[in-house]
Amino acid sequence: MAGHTEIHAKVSEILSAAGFEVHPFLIGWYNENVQTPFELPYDPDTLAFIIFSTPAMFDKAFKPFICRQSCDQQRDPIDECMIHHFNMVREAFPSEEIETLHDFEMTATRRPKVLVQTAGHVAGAAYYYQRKDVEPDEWDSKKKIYGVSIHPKYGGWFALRGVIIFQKVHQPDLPHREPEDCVKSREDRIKLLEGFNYNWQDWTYRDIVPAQDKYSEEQMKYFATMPKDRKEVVEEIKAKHCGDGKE
Ligand code: B12
Repeated sequence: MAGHTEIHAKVSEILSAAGFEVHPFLIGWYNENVQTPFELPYDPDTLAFIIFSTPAMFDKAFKPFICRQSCDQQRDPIDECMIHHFNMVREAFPSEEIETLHDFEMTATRRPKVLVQTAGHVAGAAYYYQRKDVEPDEWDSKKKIYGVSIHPKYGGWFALRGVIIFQKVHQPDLPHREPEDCVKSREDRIKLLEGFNYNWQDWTYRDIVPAQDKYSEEQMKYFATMPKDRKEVVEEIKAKHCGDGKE
């Protein structure tokens, strides 16, 4: 059976050309952090990957994807596009048992199947800043403050799309690295968490660290549009980018 480096290389080869980043982790690292209802039912040394979309995903994966799709899709086109790319990985490993869990997948009791921010943190890929990272605590104890992950290269200009689990691949020797703590001061952490919780629509929390690449105007327009109204934006993008329909 292939080792983690071969598997990692192959998954990266498939996804990085489409504007994704791929980071390996072990299920045990994830399960050690989350509460029991969120644990994933695999051995601690099971190999998994967290998948991030970078700003380039929109041009490299999403536009080509919608150009190939008819417009009568039920799901959000971004979700469809993610399912398509995760399936490409699945198809590249016909003899492996693979489970894919997307960020938007919920259990029957409406609990997220995977907490992608925790996965990104334990993979050493993007620090997950939570209320408990601000000491002493800043907010009223009754207030709910949601946490946010920050990527060392893209700041908040990325998304955590899901995990791919190689159910039968055990990799106890996978090197464990810590995520880069790029928002070090208490003051900046407060600014980040308040931006994410109270002013996320103005995008500014994403700039808490300088970003190498950000979303284009077009990508921002797409994500700022309510999912129910995105059809129109998709049609605009298609008219502009899809050529004469021969694709
Ligand atoms: C439900 C949800 C929401 C809900 C509730 C938010 C919440 N965090 O609970 C609502 C609708 C409010 C929401 C809003 C937004 N969301 Co939202 N949301 C989610 C979703 C689907 C699940 C989050 C969830 O329910 N978590 C459950 C709670 C219990 O988890 P938790 O607080 O992390 O607790 C765990 C950790 O603390 C862990 N833990 C404990 N100790 C330790 C220690 C360490 C070191 C670690 C690592 C972990 C750890 O254990 C706990 C569980 O037992 C995630 C995607 C996903 N599947 O993860 C996106 C997600 C969090 N949302 C995201 C975004 C961007 C947004 C919005 C900006 C809207 C948007 N553009 O999509 C807003 C911003 C928030 C706001 N101001 O409203 C992004 C965040 C990206 C990032 N950089 O972090 C995510 C990751 C989606 C994505 N695809 O990237 N969201």
